[in-house]
Amino acid sequence: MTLQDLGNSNFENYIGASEGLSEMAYQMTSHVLTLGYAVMLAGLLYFVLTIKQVSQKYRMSNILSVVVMVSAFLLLYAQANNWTTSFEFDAERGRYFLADGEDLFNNGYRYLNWLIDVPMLLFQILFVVSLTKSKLSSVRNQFWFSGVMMIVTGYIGQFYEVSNLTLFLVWGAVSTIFFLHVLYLMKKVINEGKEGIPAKGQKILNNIWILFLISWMLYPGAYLMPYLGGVDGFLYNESGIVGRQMTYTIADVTSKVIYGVLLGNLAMFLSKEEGYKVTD
Ligand code: RET
Repeated sequence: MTLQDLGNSNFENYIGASEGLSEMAYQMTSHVLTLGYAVMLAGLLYFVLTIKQVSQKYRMSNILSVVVMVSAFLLLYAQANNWTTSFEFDAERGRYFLADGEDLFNNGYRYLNWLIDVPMLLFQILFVVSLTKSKLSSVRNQFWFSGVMMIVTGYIGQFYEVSNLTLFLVWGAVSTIFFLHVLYLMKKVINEGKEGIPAKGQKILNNIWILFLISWMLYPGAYLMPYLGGVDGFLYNESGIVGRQMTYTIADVTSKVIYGVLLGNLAMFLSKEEGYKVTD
Protein backbone atom coordinates (compact mmCIF):
# COMPACT_ATOMS: atom_id res chain seq x y z
CA MET A 1 0.00 0.00 0.00
CA THR A 2 1.36 3.41 -0.89
CA LEU A 3 0.84 6.28 1.51
CA GLN A 4 -1.12 8.24 -1.11
CA ASP A 5 -3.89 5.65 -0.95
CA LEU A 6 -4.86 6.87 2.49
CA GLY A 7 -6.27 10.18 1.25
CA ASN A 8 -7.77 12.52 3.81
CA SER A 9 -7.46 10.04 6.64
CA ASN A 10 -6.02 10.79 10.09
CA PHE A 11 -2.32 10.34 10.82
CA GLU A 12 -2.99 7.20 12.89
CA ASN A 13 -3.59 5.35 9.60
CA TYR A 14 -0.42 6.64 8.00
CA ILE A 15 1.64 5.38 10.95
CA GLY A 16 -0.29 2.09 10.93
CA ALA A 17 0.39 1.61 7.21
CA SER A 18 4.11 2.41 7.32
CA GLU A 19 5.97 1.61 10.54
CA GLY A 20 3.03 -0.09 12.33
CA LEU A 21 2.33 -0.02 16.05
CA SER A 22 4.01 -1.82 18.92
CA GLU A 23 1.97 -4.05 21.24
CA MET A 24 2.22 -1.42 23.95
CA ALA A 25 1.01 1.49 21.81
CA TYR A 26 -1.86 -0.52 20.32
CA GLN A 27 -3.05 -1.86 23.69
CA MET A 28 -2.66 1.40 25.60
CA THR A 29 -4.79 3.15 23.00
CA SER A 30 -7.39 0.40 23.12
CA HIS A 31 -7.49 0.47 26.93
CA VAL A 32 -7.73 4.22 27.24
CA LEU A 33 -10.60 4.26 24.72
CA THR A 34 -12.38 1.56 26.74
CA LEU A 35 -11.84 3.49 29.97
CA GLY A 36 -13.41 6.49 28.24
CA TYR A 37 -16.78 4.89 27.62
CA ALA A 38 -16.77 2.95 30.91
CA VAL A 39 -16.47 6.23 32.83
CA MET A 40 -19.47 7.63 30.94
CA LEU A 41 -21.62 4.71 32.09
CA ALA A 42 -20.46 5.18 35.69
CA GLY A 43 -21.20 8.92 35.39
CA LEU A 44 -24.67 8.12 34.06
CA LEU A 45 -25.48 6.19 37.23
CA TYR A 46 -24.07 8.96 39.42
CA PHE A 47 -26.20 11.68 37.81
CA VAL A 48 -29.36 9.57 37.95
CA LEU A 49 -28.82 8.56 41.56
CA THR A 50 -28.05 12.08 42.83
CA ILE A 51 -30.99 13.86 41.20
CA LYS A 52 -33.01 14.01 44.44
CA GLN A 53 -30.13 15.70 46.24
CA VAL A 54 -31.04 18.99 44.56
CA SER A 55 -34.26 20.98 44.55
CA GLN A 56 -36.64 20.87 41.57
CA LYS A 57 -35.21 24.12 40.23
CA TYR A 58 -31.75 22.62 39.59
CA ARG A 59 -32.68 19.17 38.33
CA MET A 60 -32.23 20.12 34.69
CA SER A 61 -28.48 20.18 35.39
CA ASN A 62 -28.55 16.47 36.30
CA ILE A 63 -30.79 15.70 33.32
CA LEU A 64 -28.39 17.38 30.91
CA SER A 65 -25.48 15.43 32.42
CA VAL A 66 -27.48 12.25 31.78
CA VAL A 67 -27.99 13.27 28.12
CA VAL A 68 -24.23 13.95 27.82
CA MET A 69 -23.33 10.58 29.40
CA VAL A 70 -25.60 8.54 27.12
CA SER A 71 -24.41 10.18 23.91
CA ALA A 72 -20.74 10.07 24.95
CA PHE A 73 -21.05 6.43 25.95
CA LEU A 74 -22.44 5.42 22.56
CA LEU A 75 -20.06 7.47 20.45
CA LEU A 76 -16.96 6.56 22.45
CA TYR A 77 -17.99 2.92 22.19
CA ALA A 78 -18.11 3.32 18.40
CA GLN A 79 -14.74 5.10 18.50
CA ALA A 80 -13.16 2.25 20.49
CA ASN A 81 -14.55 -0.36 18.05
CA ASN A 82 -13.25 1.67 15.14
CA TRP A 83 -9.78 1.38 16.66
CA THR A 84 -9.81 -2.41 17.12
CA THR A 85 -11.17 -3.14 13.65
CA SER A 86 -8.85 -0.72 11.83
CA PHE A 87 -5.61 -2.40 12.91
CA GLU A 88 -4.59 -6.06 13.00
CA PHE A 89 -1.67 -7.94 14.44
CA ASP A 90 0.95 -9.18 11.99
CA ALA A 91 2.64 -12.18 13.64
CA GLU A 92 5.54 -12.15 11.21
CA ARG A 93 6.55 -8.60 11.93
CA GLY A 94 5.37 -8.63 15.56
CA ARG A 95 3.48 -5.35 15.18
CA TYR A 96 0.00 -4.05 14.39
CA PHE A 97 -0.67 -2.76 10.89
CA LEU A 98 -3.62 -1.18 9.16
CA ALA A 99 -6.09 -3.99 8.43
CA ASP A 100 -6.99 -4.74 4.82
CA GLY A 101 -10.57 -4.14 3.74
CA GLU A 102 -11.66 -2.47 7.00
CA ASP A 103 -12.68 1.12 7.71
CA LEU A 104 -9.77 3.45 8.34
CA PHE A 105 -9.46 4.99 11.80
CA ASN A 106 -11.00 8.43 12.15
CA ASN A 107 -11.41 10.64 15.21
CA GLY A 108 -14.60 12.07 13.74
CA TYR A 109 -16.93 10.08 16.04
CA ARG A 110 -15.70 12.29 18.82
CA TYR A 111 -16.50 15.46 16.94
CA LEU A 112 -20.04 14.32 16.33
CA ASN A 113 -20.37 13.53 20.00
CA TRP A 114 -19.24 17.08 20.81
CA LEU A 115 -21.93 18.41 18.53
CA ILE A 116 -24.45 17.12 21.07
CA ASP A 117 -22.42 17.51 24.24
CA VAL A 118 -20.91 20.97 23.79
CA PRO A 119 -24.28 22.80 23.61
CA MET A 120 -25.58 20.64 26.49
CA LEU A 121 -22.54 21.39 28.71
CA LEU A 122 -22.80 25.10 27.95
CA PHE A 123 -26.57 25.22 28.63
CA GLN A 124 -26.18 23.20 31.78
CA ILE A 125 -24.53 25.96 33.79
CA LEU A 126 -27.36 28.34 32.84
CA PHE A 127 -29.75 26.19 34.88
CA VAL A 128 -27.63 26.55 38.02
CA VAL A 129 -26.36 30.13 38.01
CA SER A 130 -28.49 33.27 37.83
CA LEU A 131 -27.43 35.91 35.33
CA THR A 132 -27.48 39.43 36.72
CA LYS A 133 -26.89 41.51 33.59
CA SER A 134 -26.98 39.38 30.44
CA LYS A 135 -30.14 38.12 28.83
CA LEU A 136 -30.47 34.36 29.19
CA SER A 137 -31.78 33.74 25.67
CA SER A 138 -28.99 35.80 24.12
CA VAL A 139 -26.23 33.93 26.00
CA ARG A 140 -27.89 30.61 25.17
CA ASN A 141 -28.06 31.39 21.44
CA GLN A 142 -24.47 32.60 21.31
CA PHE A 143 -23.28 29.49 23.18
CA TRP A 144 -25.17 27.35 20.70
CA PHE A 145 -23.93 29.16 17.61
CA SER A 146 -20.25 29.44 18.52
CA GLY A 147 -20.10 25.97 20.09
CA VAL A 148 -21.48 24.33 16.94
CA MET A 149 -19.36 26.43 14.56
CA MET A 150 -16.22 25.58 16.56
CA ILE A 151 -16.87 21.87 16.14
CA VAL A 152 -18.00 21.84 12.51
CA THR A 153 -14.96 23.84 11.35
CA GLY A 154 -12.63 21.63 13.44
CA TYR A 155 -14.30 18.51 12.05
CA ILE A 156 -13.58 19.63 8.49
CA GLY A 157 -10.00 20.57 9.44
CA GLN A 158 -9.14 17.20 10.99
CA PHE A 159 -9.63 15.46 7.64
CA TYR A 160 -6.64 17.41 6.31
CA GLU A 161 -4.16 16.73 9.09
CA VAL A 162 -1.88 14.76 6.77
CA SER A 163 -3.08 15.53 3.26
CA ASN A 164 -3.06 19.34 3.44
CA LEU A 165 -1.36 21.00 6.39
CA THR A 166 -2.42 24.50 5.32
CA LEU A 167 -6.11 23.63 5.26
CA PHE A 168 -5.69 21.79 8.56
CA LEU A 169 -4.26 24.91 10.20
CA VAL A 170 -6.67 27.36 8.56
CA TRP A 171 -9.78 25.41 9.64
CA GLY A 172 -8.19 24.99 13.08
CA ALA A 173 -7.66 28.75 13.33
CA VAL A 174 -11.27 29.49 12.32
CA SER A 175 -12.44 27.01 14.94
CA THR A 176 -10.24 28.75 17.54
CA ILE A 177 -12.01 32.08 16.94
CA PHE A 178 -15.33 30.48 17.92
CA PHE A 179 -13.61 28.76 20.84
CA LEU A 180 -12.37 32.10 22.19
CA HIS A 181 -15.90 33.46 21.97
CA VAL A 182 -17.19 30.49 23.98
CA LEU A 183 -14.50 31.07 26.64
CA TYR A 184 -15.40 34.76 26.83
CA LEU A 185 -19.09 33.95 27.29
CA MET A 186 -18.40 31.33 29.94
CA LYS A 187 -16.21 33.72 31.93
CA LYS A 188 -19.03 36.28 31.80
CA VAL A 189 -21.61 33.74 32.96
CA ILE A 190 -19.39 32.64 35.86
CA ASN A 191 -18.62 36.21 36.94
CA GLU A 192 -22.31 37.11 36.96
CA GLY A 193 -23.16 33.85 38.71
CA LYS A 194 -20.82 34.72 41.57
CA GLU A 195 -22.71 37.91 42.36
CA GLY A 196 -24.88 37.66 45.43
CA ILE A 197 -24.16 34.04 46.39
CA PRO A 198 -22.28 32.93 49.56
CA ALA A 199 -18.46 32.60 49.50
CA LYS A 200 -18.61 28.80 49.35
CA GLY A 201 -20.68 28.94 46.18
CA GLN A 202 -18.29 31.47 44.67
CA LYS A 203 -15.41 29.14 45.41
CA ILE A 204 -17.11 26.28 43.58
CA LEU A 205 -17.69 28.59 40.59
CA ASN A 206 -14.00 29.55 40.59
CA ASN A 207 -13.10 25.87 40.49
CA ILE A 208 -15.57 25.28 37.67
CA TRP A 209 -13.92 28.05 35.64
CA ILE A 210 -10.41 26.62 36.11
CA LEU A 211 -11.60 23.10 35.29
CA PHE A 212 -13.47 24.38 32.24
CA LEU A 213 -10.51 26.33 30.92
CA ILE A 214 -7.97 23.53 31.31
CA SER A 215 -10.18 20.67 30.13
CA TRP A 216 -11.49 22.49 27.04
CA MET A 217 -7.95 23.54 26.01
CA LEU A 218 -6.93 19.88 25.88
CA TYR A 219 -9.10 19.36 22.75
CA PRO A 220 -7.16 21.72 20.47
CA GLY A 221 -4.00 20.18 21.97
CA ALA A 222 -5.15 16.74 20.82
CA TYR A 223 -6.06 18.14 17.38
CA LEU A 224 -2.50 19.39 16.99
CA MET A 225 -0.90 16.37 18.70
CA PRO A 226 0.99 14.89 15.71
CA TYR A 227 2.72 18.24 15.18
CA LEU A 228 3.33 19.33 18.78
CA GLY A 229 6.88 18.02 18.47
CA GLY A 230 7.29 19.81 15.11
CA VAL A 231 6.52 18.59 11.59
CA ASP A 232 7.94 15.04 11.43
CA GLY A 233 8.84 15.63 15.08
CA PHE A 234 8.88 13.33 18.07
CA LEU A 235 5.09 13.00 18.22
CA TYR A 236 4.51 12.10 14.59
CA ASN A 237 4.61 8.41 15.50
CA GLU A 238 2.92 5.95 17.86
CA SER A 239 3.68 8.15 20.90
CA GLY A 240 1.52 10.85 19.33
CA ILE A 241 -1.22 8.27 18.69
CA VAL A 242 -1.32 7.13 22.33
CA GLY A 243 -0.86 10.70 23.55
CA ARG A 244 -3.80 11.93 21.50
CA GLN A 245 -6.27 9.33 22.80
CA MET A 246 -5.05 9.81 26.38
CA THR A 247 -5.50 13.56 26.07
CA TYR A 248 -9.01 13.11 24.65
CA THR A 249 -9.97 10.71 27.44
CA ILE A 250 -8.67 13.00 30.20
CA ALA A 251 -10.47 15.92 28.53
CA ASP A 252 -13.72 13.93 28.26
CA VAL A 253 -13.70 12.79 31.87
CA THR A 254 -12.98 16.28 33.19
CA SER A 255 -15.14 18.39 30.85
CA LYS A 256 -18.19 16.12 31.06
CA VAL A 257 -18.10 14.12 34.31
CA ILE A 258 -16.11 16.23 36.81
CA TYR A 259 -17.74 19.42 35.48
CA GLY A 260 -21.18 17.83 36.00
CA VAL A 261 -20.21 16.74 39.51
CA LEU A 262 -19.03 20.28 40.41
CA LEU A 263 -22.19 21.86 39.02
CA GLY A 264 -24.16 19.27 41.02
CA ASN A 265 -22.23 20.26 44.16
CA LEU A 266 -23.06 23.90 43.55
CA ALA A 267 -26.72 23.02 42.98
CA MET A 268 -26.77 20.97 46.22
CA PHE A 269 -25.24 23.85 48.14
CA LEU A 270 -27.67 26.40 46.68
CA SER A 271 -30.63 24.06 47.29
CA LYS A 272 -29.67 23.76 50.95
CA GLU A 273 -29.22 27.53 51.25
CA GLU A 274 -32.70 27.99 49.83
CA GLY A 275 -34.14 25.65 52.47
CA TYR A 276 -34.39 22.40 50.46
CA LYS A 277 -34.31 19.21 52.52
CA VAL A 278 -33.41 15.85 50.97
CA THR A 279 -36.30 13.45 51.60
CA ASP A 280 -36.34 9.65 51.28
C1 RET B 1 -11.05 21.81 17.69
C2 RET B 1 -10.35 22.15 16.38
C3 RET B 1 -9.08 22.88 16.58
C4 RET B 1 -9.31 24.19 17.27
C5 RET B 1 -10.19 24.07 18.46
C6 RET B 1 -10.99 22.96 18.69
C7 RET B 1 -11.72 22.92 19.95
C8 RET B 1 -12.42 21.94 20.48
C9 RET B 1 -13.06 21.93 21.76
C10 RET B 1 -13.85 20.87 22.03
C11 RET B 1 -14.55 20.64 23.24
C12 RET B 1 -15.23 19.54 23.38
C13 RET B 1 -15.95 19.16 24.56
C14 RET B 1 -16.58 18.00 24.49
C15 RET B 1 -17.30 17.46 25.57
O1 RET B 1 -18.11 16.63 25.43
C16 RET B 1 -12.49 21.53 17.29
C17 RET B 1 -10.41 20.54 18.24
C18 RET B 1 -10.20 25.24 19.39
C19 RET B 1 -12.87 23.04 22.70
C20 RET B 1 -15.97 19.99 25.77
